[in-house]
Amino acid sequence: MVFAMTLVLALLITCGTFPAAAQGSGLVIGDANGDGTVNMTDLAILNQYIAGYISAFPYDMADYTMDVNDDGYINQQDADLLTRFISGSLASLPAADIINNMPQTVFQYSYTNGAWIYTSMRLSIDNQGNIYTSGNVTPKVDPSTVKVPRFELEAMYMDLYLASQGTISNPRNAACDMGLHVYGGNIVKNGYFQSVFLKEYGDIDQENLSPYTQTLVDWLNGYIDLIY
Ligand SMILES: [Ca+2]
Ligand SMILES: [Ca+2]
Repeated sequence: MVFAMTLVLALLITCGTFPAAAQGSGLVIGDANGDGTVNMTDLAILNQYIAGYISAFPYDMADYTMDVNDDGYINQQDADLLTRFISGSLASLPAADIINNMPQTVFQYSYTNGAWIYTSMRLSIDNQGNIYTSGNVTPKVDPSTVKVPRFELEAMYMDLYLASQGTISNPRNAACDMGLHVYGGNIVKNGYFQSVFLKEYGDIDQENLSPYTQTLVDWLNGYIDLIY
């Protein structure tokens, strides 16, 4: 999941073009074939995948949309939830609920260096995909002209939600007067707001040891490089 998404995003960020259907629409959780609806066909595809008859889904976002409880695995639990959802005994899929409860500010990055001349830059991404900057470094691109596509924001939020389970390494003194880059985000979990630390480097190195951290940091760096 992690590597496939990194490639997709790298391509999207590099080329600046997005699949037309995906421009404004979000992920349809439970949609295995990318037709925008959830029905018995999707359950049949999921069952084939779980049984090993197919090794990939016919839709490049299905590694996200078919993890219907956003636990990082696609298995029988997802099939059971999808069965209940399609039959009407489950009102909504857990991953859709998670996405629908995104906090106002979803991702944030900051850099501060007070060693010589004070410099700072901050970038945040809200739950509509809008990008905001502040600090005393002037962006090279006006952040209001850039918007994170909905499906991309939702996929990265699903990864952030998983990264919240990661343990955090001990801080290490790394360099002097290099300033500090900090990457993180926010989630709402079981009704509670929670900050998710991803990584910091510069004067101090410390990181979230979740396997989802690097994907998220690389993805954020794509927007940071675009704007600064
Ligand atoms: Ca479908
Ligand atoms: Ca799952």
